[in-house]
Amino acid sequence: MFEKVLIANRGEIALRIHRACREMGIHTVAVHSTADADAMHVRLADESVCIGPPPAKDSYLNIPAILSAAAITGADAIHPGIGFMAEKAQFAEMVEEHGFVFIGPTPAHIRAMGDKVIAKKTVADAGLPVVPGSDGPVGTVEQALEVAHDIGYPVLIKAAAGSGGKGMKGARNPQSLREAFGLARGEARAAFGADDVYIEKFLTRPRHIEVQVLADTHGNAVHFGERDCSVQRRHQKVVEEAPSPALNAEERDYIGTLASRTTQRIGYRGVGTMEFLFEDGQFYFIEMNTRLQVEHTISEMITGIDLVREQIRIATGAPLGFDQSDIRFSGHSVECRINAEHPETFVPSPGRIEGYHAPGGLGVRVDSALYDGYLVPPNYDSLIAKLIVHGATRNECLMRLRRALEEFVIGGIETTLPLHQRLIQEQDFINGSYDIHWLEGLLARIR
Ligand code: MV4
Repeated sequence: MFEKVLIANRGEIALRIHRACREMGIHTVAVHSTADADAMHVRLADESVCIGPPPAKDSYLNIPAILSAAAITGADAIHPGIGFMAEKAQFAEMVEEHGFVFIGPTPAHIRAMGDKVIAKKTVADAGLPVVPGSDGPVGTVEQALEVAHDIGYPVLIKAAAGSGGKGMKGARNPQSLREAFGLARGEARAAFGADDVYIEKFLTRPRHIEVQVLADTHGNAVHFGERDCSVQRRHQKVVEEAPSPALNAEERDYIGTLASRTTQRIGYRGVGTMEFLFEDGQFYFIEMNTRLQVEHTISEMITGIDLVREQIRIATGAPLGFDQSDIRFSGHSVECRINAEHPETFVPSPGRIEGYHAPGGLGVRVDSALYDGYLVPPNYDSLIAKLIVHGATRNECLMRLRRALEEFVIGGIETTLPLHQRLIQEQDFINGSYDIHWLEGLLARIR
């Protein structure tokens, strides 16, 4: 087992990783920018190293500073957390070249899945259903028109290097495709420095359903069921739940089994997430995330398994300590992402926390690095807390969520708590009948 792990991240996820390490008897090293000198992850870690000024590019993305911190503290391994260095294949490579273990997938898998065209081909070859579209990158308008003619309109042009919807353009006829094609390439080049694009059938009312997978370095892979992440705004997830209220037992078993089998076939290692669009009873793979995700918590709640602990164990080369039949699914879990933002305008609201009270009780979990008096810096992602609840049934879970949201007090700044209180009382949410457009529709109606 590792003796010391460096956590190359900040905020609630740095704390989440610290907690797993502590319970495993592993010493932790926190790294932080000057803006985070008083952060909770720094306070709780055994050691800490300041790696630069507030801008992330000079600190949390500063590879030489992070590797130097690992060297001077004598860390065995580096956990990249979520965001920042988590899906940078080159960072993973450099970590290993410098003699540390990268707690994550191989650089080759990170690189392959980072290119959405290669990702699609890789999983399609392994047997996953993908969205109908071009077989690879599309280089000319003529080629684009031909693909669209074959699959039918509307179509979506996506950047191969893209994620989070950047560089995505829809087209509903040949004329709009001619226009959108050039725009998509230009945007892709500007955003990612690579203008490869591909084309897919545009699914109009899908749900976003993703499957949590885990594989060891001995050829074993399992899944932890699906999460429904359809409640989102501008490609930012707002509420996630597991299991999805949209799937029946057969669909659930089908997609879970398919995802873990694919994970095994591609020789994956560590935790990962296969993302699907689900429409009219059909699943379509869109992307694979080669990292821990913010919403991993709800999969933990319904299975009772600590995914960060498993991630660390697998990085030491240990085999999975259980197989699929040992993973028992129990009850229902929902996560609300609470951001330091105005609940109606979504304008960021950094500042001093004045008054903090986290909810508790059976089935309530709060993952947050907040404390009374903490100064939320303006430099980073606005996620400040995750409220995660579990109940024996979906109804119990939602009643508990409502109660916990009522108890939660975060004073001094604006937060999205009121938005959550409102949206979980919507009939469509209570019925579980929402798709990827539902929240934006609701926000437009209540404005
Ligand atoms: C799509 C789609 C409809 N059809 N692909 C958005 C971000 C990127 N990860 C994939 N995305 C989408 N791909 C096809 N063929 C709709 C979206 C999409 C979306 C997907 C998941 C969650 C929220 C979304 C919001 C808008 C669009």
